[in-house]
Amino acid sequence: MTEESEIEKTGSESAGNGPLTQELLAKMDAYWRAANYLSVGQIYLKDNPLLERPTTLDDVKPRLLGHWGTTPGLNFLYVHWNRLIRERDLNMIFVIGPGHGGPGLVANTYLEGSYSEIYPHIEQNKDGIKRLFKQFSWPYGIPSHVAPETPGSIHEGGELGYSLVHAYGAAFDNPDLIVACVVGDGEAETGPLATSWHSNKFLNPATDGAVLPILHLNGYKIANPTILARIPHAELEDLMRGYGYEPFTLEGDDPAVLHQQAAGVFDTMLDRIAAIQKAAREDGSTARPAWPMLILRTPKGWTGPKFVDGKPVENTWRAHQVPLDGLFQNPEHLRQLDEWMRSYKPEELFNEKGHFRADLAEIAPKGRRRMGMNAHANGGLLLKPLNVPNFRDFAVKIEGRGAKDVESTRVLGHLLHAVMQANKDTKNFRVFGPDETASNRLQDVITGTGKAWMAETLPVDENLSETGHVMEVLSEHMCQGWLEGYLLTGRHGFFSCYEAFIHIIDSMANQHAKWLKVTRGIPWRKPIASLNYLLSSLVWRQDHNGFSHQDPGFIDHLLNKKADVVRIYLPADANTLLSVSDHCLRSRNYINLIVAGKQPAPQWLTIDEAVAHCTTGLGIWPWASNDDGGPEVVMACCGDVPTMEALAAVMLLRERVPDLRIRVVNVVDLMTLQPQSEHPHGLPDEEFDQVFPVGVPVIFAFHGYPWVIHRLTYRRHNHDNIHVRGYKEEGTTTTPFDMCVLNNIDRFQLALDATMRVPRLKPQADAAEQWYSEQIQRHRLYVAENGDDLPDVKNWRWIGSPTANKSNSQSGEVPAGESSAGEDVAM
Ligand SMILES: Cc1ncc(C[n+]2csc(CCOP(=O)(O)OP(=O)(O)O)c2C)c(N)n1
Ligand SMILES: [Mg+2]
Repeated sequence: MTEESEIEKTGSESAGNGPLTQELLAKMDAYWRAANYLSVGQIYLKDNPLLERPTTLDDVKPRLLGHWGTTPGLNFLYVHWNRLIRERDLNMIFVIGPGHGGPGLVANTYLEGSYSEIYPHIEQNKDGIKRLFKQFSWPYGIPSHVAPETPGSIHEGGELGYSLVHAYGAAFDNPDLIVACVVGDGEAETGPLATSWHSNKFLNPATDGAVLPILHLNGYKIANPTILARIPHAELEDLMRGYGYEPFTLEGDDPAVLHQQAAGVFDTMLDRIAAIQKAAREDGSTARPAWPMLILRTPKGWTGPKFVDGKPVENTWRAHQVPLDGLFQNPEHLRQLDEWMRSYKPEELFNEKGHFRADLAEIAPKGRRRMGMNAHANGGLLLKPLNVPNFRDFAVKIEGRGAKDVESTRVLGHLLHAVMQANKDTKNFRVFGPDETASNRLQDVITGTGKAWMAETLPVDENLSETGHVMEVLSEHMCQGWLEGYLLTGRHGFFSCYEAFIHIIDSMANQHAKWLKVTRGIPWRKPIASLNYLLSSLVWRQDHNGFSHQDPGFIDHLLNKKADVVRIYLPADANTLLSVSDHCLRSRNYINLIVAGKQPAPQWLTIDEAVAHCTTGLGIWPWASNDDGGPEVVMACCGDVPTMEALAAVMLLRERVPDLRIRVVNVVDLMTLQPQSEHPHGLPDEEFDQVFPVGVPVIFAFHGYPWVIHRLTYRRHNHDNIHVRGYKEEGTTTTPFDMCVLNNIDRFQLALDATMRVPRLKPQADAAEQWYSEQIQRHRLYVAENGDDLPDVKNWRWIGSPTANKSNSQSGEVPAGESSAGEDVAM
């Protein structure tokens, strides 16, 4: 149990070796006891909040849920941050890796007053404390973690590993901010956390804020010791030095000693930070600094029960969750709980009305300086709209449908470059990528800003810059985590990644989606900018890499998320990509997924058509259709390569069955396929039925796994007639068209599918199958012999049909590829 009463007795004279007077030390310790008391109370009690009577089973929650072990350490840090904020007028937020210590953060934000201001029913009195206790891990109450509901948090900490990378993301472009970040020693074993230490090679002391990492070495995880606690201390310090930090250490379990030591160490660390920033900001130093970090060795479950049932608990893994359980079966545990809670001397901390002692409350910071009220932890409050130049200025000129090939993502790179330049002064836009920004053909964005880099540079390097706003590191985890931290503190960003490897951050995307979902129900959390993904280097065009790089499943992954959080776009060409990207960059509180190829590919829509098409999300392409309102087959497509194959299939069908009435439908916003009841973008059934008339077969060429389309459309009236071709895990390093053939999404297959599905063409079935076999045979022989696609495939161009629909005014404007030379219809 604690030594705090000893501290209180020793009066107000100076407390020897350290910055704290005895009076302040005593107050800080009492404050810490109050936070610990409120933390234990939240885990255990639903009544008797001030322990006015002996604790009985009636006071205890029926289900004891929460985590004690990490909490006293977090509370210790919080009270010390409070002193530093006050004395140095710091702008500080606290990122908690072991977010399972939620009770500690709730307790501290309550003690500083933030909690009651945000949640007025949790008053600063006995009733308020009772409600504070009861709501914790209670049905319809608050979660046990440092969740979105917790004031001052940008990080749940539920899934371990991301605290440090979030902290750095928050610090970028926030020169006045200090982000204290506690990393659990178990959390430190995760891959993302292990690599996050390297973020210091990207943090510019002149233009960014500071991160103050605390490695919380309480020795244990849930059931095991931690690696870093069981290697020699010198080795651990060397590890931190190797990561480029200046390690400090604090160790002990005697609060009287440790408070004083901690204050001294923290003063030194903050002096170091101030000196580093001064050197960079005033003295022009460009050296990469060794930022201070702390190794904090305190017992897990510090101040809790030392032994339970004869077994050690404090300073062991047994303290992780609820040190005393089975209270209803075990009166001794109930007695121990009562003793434990009284050890904090609540009667000295709260008066009989439940008001926190005024002289203790006053040592907390005031107003927005309180960590529970810091606007950076509610980034929407600080969000300035992104300045997005007119995307039409970057439009591709359509000189005939499909007439020329363009790298769509390169066009997007022009827009992103303009966005970067337009927001240069506000410094609130960064582009993130795992070493692939140029590979994904977005390299234009780098011009004029450069790639952030604080490590050594060599003459051979290009575009590395201490102030660069393009973030490249070969860690999808770091890209994602930095971006999340950046967005959560009220800025904007864009993440481009190879399609197959975005799966590395599946789990982080889950957590961000959950955060967004919950914040939508919390009025005081203001909307933040959306998390925008561009997936390029797509499954269909892995010419260099093959099977390992072929996986379009991130679409499936995001589809599982709450409909009001996720948007998925598959623009078929550069102009639709521009329109979609403009929309995504301006949006709020979404996860936007854009899937677009980087290889030269035909361009279909003028910019006006693209805007109109993206606005509805899916639509008939009249210039490619000849159904005049009554299709016999719908050729649907979603994604750039499938769109090209579908159009090529249309041309084959025109040759083989000239009178077949074909409708071409392109889908750019995948969510339009879902019923409106499932997703806000879902097309109403009547409109869907107009596009996909009941009874008419639909041959659907889809970029990703085919069942995605079935999953989205299974409630649609025409679902039985929707036949989907997509990626089915067939792949290797082969020609682009052979990839399509291997997965049966090629033009020959799609044309065959159409023939086989239209009832009146039944008599042609045998001949069609024969024709299909011949084409595939021809293809296989050619690619095997020549290592390249058939000339008629490779050089294929769209040729407009004289019988194309005339019903849509746009349809006649743009000539087909072959007859279009020189014509320019773009804006
Ligand atoms: C990625 C991930 N894996 C596993 C868990 C389950 N888990 C919750 S707490 C915990 C132990 C954490 O230990 P540590 O980081 O040392 O925190 P502390 O000791 O401060 O509680 C584990 C494994 C998790 N939350 N996240
Ligand atoms: Mg631990």
